[in-house]
Amino acid sequence: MLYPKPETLKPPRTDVLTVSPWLAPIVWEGSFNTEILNNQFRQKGWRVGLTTFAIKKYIRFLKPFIETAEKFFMVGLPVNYYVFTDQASNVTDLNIIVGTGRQIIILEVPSYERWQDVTMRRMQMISDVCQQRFASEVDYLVCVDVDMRFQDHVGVEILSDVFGTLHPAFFVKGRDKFTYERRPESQAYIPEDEGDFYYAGGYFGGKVEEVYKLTNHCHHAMLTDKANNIEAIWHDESYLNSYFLYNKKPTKILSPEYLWNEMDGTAFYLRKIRFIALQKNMAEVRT
Ligand code: 2GW
Ligand code: MN
Repeated sequence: MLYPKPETLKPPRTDVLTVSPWLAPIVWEGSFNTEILNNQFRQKGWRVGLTTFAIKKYIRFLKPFIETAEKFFMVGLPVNYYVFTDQASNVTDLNIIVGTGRQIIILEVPSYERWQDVTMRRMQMISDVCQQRFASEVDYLVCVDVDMRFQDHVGVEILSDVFGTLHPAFFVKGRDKFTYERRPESQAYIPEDEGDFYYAGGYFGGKVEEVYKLTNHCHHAMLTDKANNIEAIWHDESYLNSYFLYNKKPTKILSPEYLWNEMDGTAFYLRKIRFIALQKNMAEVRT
C-alpha cells in the first residue's frame, strides 16, 4: 500500500485538538487514512453492530436512518443493524433493503410511558443484549440516536475500546457552560471545577465488553438515583458524562463532525458533517 509518509513536524491538523490529555485521539477529517485503517480492520475480521431505538413515534425516523447508513456507514464492511423497537411488525413492513453482508435484526422491547424512561432505559436494554448476543455476533458496537441521518463517510476510524463524541453545542465552551448534573446527591454529579469535555448521549460505542461495562454502570447509577428520587438533568447523557470523566474513559473521541446539529451553525474547522440531527417537532413527538 502506497501513501505519503507522516511528517513529524507537519501535523495534518493544527487548528483543532487532535489528542486528549490522557492520549485519546480526537478524530477529525484530515487526521487519518481510511485505507490503512480498513486494511487493518479486514485483516482482523472485525464485525460491527449499529444499535438504535425506534420506539413509539420514533419509528418514522428509522427508514431514512438505515438508508443513509447504507450510503455512508462502514461502506463495504459487514454491519448488523440492531433495531430496538416496541413495534416489530411495523419495522418489518418498512421493507428496508440492505446490502450483502449487512442485515437488520429487530429486538422487541417494552416501551415506557415517560419519555425520560424511553431514553434512559436504552442503557439497560443495550447491556442486556451485550451478554445475550452482541458478544457472539459482533466485535464493536456503535450506539446512536435514530432521529439522525448520515450524509458523509463514517468508517472504522471511529472504532476503539470505548469511544465518545463531543457534543456539538459544547465543544468550544468552558466548563461553566457544561450542563453536567450539579446536584451532589445524584450519581451523575460533576462539580464545577471538573470535567474535560461534554459528551453527547446520542453517540458512543466500543468493544462489546466495554459497552457492557458502560451501559451496565449507567443503568445501575440511574437505578440508585431512582431509589433516591432523583433523576439527572440530561438523563442518560448525564450518567454517560460522569462515567467517562471518572474512568478517564474514552480511548478515542469523535469530533462533532460525527454528530452535528444545524442549530449549531457551521465552522471553518468543520471539514465534513457526517451525521446530522433531523429537526423535529418536540411537542408533537413527546405526546
Ligand atoms: C424521547 C424524548 C421525548 C419524546 C420521545 C422520545 C423517544 C426517544 C421516543 O419516543 N422513542 C424513541 O425511540 N426514542 C429513542 O431515544 C430514539 O432512538 C431517540 O433518538 C433517542 C433519544 O431521544 P431524542 O432523540 O428525542 O433525544 P435528543 O435528540 O433530545 O437527545 C439527547 O438527549 C437525550 C437525553 O435527554 C439522550 O441522551 C440522547 O441520546 C441525546 O442525543
Ligand atoms: Mn436525538
